Amino acid sequence: MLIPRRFSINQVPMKSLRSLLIFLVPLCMSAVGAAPDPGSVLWYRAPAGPWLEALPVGNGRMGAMVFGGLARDRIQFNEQTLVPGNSQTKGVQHYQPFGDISIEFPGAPANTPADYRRLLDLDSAAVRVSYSIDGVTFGREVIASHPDNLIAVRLTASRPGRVAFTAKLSDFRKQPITLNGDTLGFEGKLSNGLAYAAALRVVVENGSVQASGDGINVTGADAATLYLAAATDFAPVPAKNFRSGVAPAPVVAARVAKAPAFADFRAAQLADYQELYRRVSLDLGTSNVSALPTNERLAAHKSGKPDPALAALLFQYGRYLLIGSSRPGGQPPNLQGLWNDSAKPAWFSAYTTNINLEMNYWPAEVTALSECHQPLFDWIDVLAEVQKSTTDPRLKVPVGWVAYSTNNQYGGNTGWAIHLPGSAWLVRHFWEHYAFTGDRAFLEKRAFPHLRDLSEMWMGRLVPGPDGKLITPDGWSPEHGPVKNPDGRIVLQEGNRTPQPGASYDQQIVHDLFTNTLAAADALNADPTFRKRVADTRQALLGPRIGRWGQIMEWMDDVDDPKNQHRHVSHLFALFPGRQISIGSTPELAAAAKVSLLARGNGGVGWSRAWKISFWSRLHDGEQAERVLRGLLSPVPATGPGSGGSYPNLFGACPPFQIDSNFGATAGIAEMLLQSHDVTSDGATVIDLLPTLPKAWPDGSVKGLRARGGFTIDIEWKNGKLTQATILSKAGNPVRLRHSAVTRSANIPAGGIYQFTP
Ligand code: FUC
Repeated sequence: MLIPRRFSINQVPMKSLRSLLIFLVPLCMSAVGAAPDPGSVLWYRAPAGPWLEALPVGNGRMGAMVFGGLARDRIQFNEQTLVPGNSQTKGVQHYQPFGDISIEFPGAPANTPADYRRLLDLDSAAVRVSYSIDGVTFGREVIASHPDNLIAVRLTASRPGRVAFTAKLSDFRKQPITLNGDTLGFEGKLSNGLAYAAALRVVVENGSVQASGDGINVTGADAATLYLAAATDFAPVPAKNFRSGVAPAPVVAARVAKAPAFADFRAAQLADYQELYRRVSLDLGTSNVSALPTNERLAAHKSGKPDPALAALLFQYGRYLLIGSSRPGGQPPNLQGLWNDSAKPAWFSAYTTNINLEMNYWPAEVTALSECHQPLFDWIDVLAEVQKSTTDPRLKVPVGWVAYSTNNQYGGNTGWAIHLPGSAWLVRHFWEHYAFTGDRAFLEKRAFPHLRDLSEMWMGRLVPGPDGKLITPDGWSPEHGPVKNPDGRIVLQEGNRTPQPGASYDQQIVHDLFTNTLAAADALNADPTFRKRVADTRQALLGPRIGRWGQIMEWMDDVDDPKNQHRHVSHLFALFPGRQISIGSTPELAAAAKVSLLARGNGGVGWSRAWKISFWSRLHDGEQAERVLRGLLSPVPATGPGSGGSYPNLFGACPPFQIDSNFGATAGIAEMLLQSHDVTSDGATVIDLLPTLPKAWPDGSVKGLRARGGFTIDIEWKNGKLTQATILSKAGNPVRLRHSAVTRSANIPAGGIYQFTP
C-alpha cells in the first residue's frame, strides 16, 4: 500500500552540452525519420502488444522489457538471482519475474501518431520511443547500466515544461508498495527465504512532483529520469547457504539515492558497454527491404526477399544479449537469458546442460566477449562443489563430479536425468577460454584442475567394449534412444534414457575432454605420467563409426533411422563444438556427418537450427548454413504456436522463447566467417578465413573476430572473394592461414600484424 505524502523535488542536474547531445540527437534523428542502421537497430511503427514484441535491455544482472505504449508504457523487469529452490535433488524451481514499472501519460492520443517509432539501438544499448503530438515531440529512452547497476527511463519533450506522467511500481507477487520521498519501493521473500527488494526513484528537471494515489505524479517538467534498482540477498557461496547476509531493501534504496545525474549515468554506461560491443563489427550489405521495420523485414525475408543485413542484425543482437545477461560477478544466462514475465517459464528457465547452457556461451570467445564468459566458470565451480558433496549415491564418484540435465543457481537439480558427460562438456569452456586468451594463470588455477579431475573420473569409468575398444558403460544420446518393439523391430523413442553403452555422444565428449586435457598438460608441462595415461586412454577409445547408410552412428549398434529428424544432433558433437571430426583431418567422417545432417533436415526447434548453422559451417557448406539461418529467421507470431524461428523482437522460438538459438546463431555466423579449431602436428593454429561464405553475402566485412592462439582478425570480401584480411597476433603463437586452396605459414611476432591477400 502506498502512504501518500506531498513532496517536491528540486534536484536539477546540470545540463551539459554532452547531455543535450545524447538526448536530442537520437530524438531529432527519429523525428526527421533518418533510416536506422539495418545491421544494428530493431525498430517498429507501433507499441508492443504481447511480451514477445517488447524490446529487451539488460545490464548483466537486471533486465527489462520495454513496451512503448502511448497511454501507458509498461516496463517489465527481472533480476537474475530471483530464483526459488535449493541445492538439493528436486531443488529446481521456476525463475521468477520481479515486477513492473508502469508510466501513465495524460492526454495520450487514441491512435498511434504517424511518426511513432520504437527501436532498440544495439550500438548504444538503448530502447527509444518517440512520437509527436500537436508539434511537440516526446521521447523515451530506457537504458540498463552495468557500472551503476541501475535501469534508467529518461522522458523528454521538444518543448520546455511538457513532460507529464504518473509512474507506478508493482511487485509480481503483489507485495505492498511504499513511498519514501521521491522513491517507490517494495520488498518480500520467496518460498526458499530469498529476500528481494526493488526501488524506483523519480528525478525531474523543473516541473512539480507529488504523490498521487499509488504512484508519483509529474507535471510541467522539462525532462525526468526514473532510476530502478532490484536486488536479492543471493550469494553464490554454498558454505553460506547461498545468502549474502545483506538485506536487499537498504541496498536498492541507497543505489537509487546516489544515482548519478543522467548525463553522467549515460556516459558511464556507454563507455562500459561500447568497450565490449564495438570490438566486433559486421557488414553483410543491404537490400531494398533492409530499411523496413524489423517485423516487416522478417515477413519479407520469408517471402524470399534477400536481406543480408538481417543476418548481421541477428549476429549483433546475440552479442548485445550476452553483454546484457552475462557479466563478471553475475550468474550465467538461463534458458531465457534473464528476461522472463511468467511465474512458470518453460523448463523452469534453469540451466540445462545437454546443449542449451553451453550454446549460450558459444559466441563468447570468438566474438570478443571473453569477459562475459566468466559467470559460467563461477557457476561451474559452485555446481562442482555442490555435486562433489552430494548425498545422492548415483553421483558419488571417487574423483570428479557429475552434472544433471537440469540444474539451478544453487547447484541443485530436478532429479530427472543425471547427465554423465555434462561436466566434461561444461569444462571444455574453461579450455576454450584459455585457447582464445592464452591466460596461463587461468589455465593453471581454474581450468586444469577440472580437466585433470574429470579425465581421472572418465579413465576410471571406461570399460572394454565388444571389440576391446574402451566405451562409456551407461551413456545416452540426448534425448532419445533405441527400444525393441513387441514385433522385434528397433525403434527410436523420444526421451528414452535406457543406458546405452558406447553412445557416440558420450564417446565424443570424453574424447574431447582428453584432447583438451592433453593440450592443457602440454601448455603447463604437467606430470608426464598423467599425460601418457590420458593419451593412451584416448587412443584406446571407441571412435566415431560410419553406419549402413553412410551416417555417423549415434549408438554402438547400427540402429539409426534415416527418417529420424530428432531435434538433438548429439552424435555430431565431434564436428561442433568438438573438433574430433573435421573436413581437413578426417574427411571420411566429415562426409558421414554430412549424410547424418542431411537426414536430420534443416528444421527443428530454434537451438537445433542454430546448432546446424555451425555444423554446416564446419563442413564449409555456405549454402546449407545460409539456408538453415534463413529458416531461423522465419517469423513466429508473438502469441500462439510456431516453431524454430524468430519472434517479432528477434528472440528465438524453441518454442517457447529460448535464448540459446540467439546465441547459437551469433556463434554460427562467426563460424561461417572464421574458424580456428584445427591445429597442425607441430602445434600451429590453423585459421580458416571465410571458410563458409554463402552466395547471399557477396560483399562485406567483419572486424574484430577472435581466433584461438590469441589472434584478432578483420576480413573484407567483394563479389564473393576475399580481398584482404588483417591478422593481429597478441602472443606471437605459430599460425597457418588458410583460404580456399591457399595455406600460408605466417610468422607474426607478439603485437604484430599480418596482411593476408589471396
Ligand atoms: C532440452 C531440449 C528441449 C528444450 C530443453 C530446455 O531438453 O530437448 O527442446 O530445449 O532442453
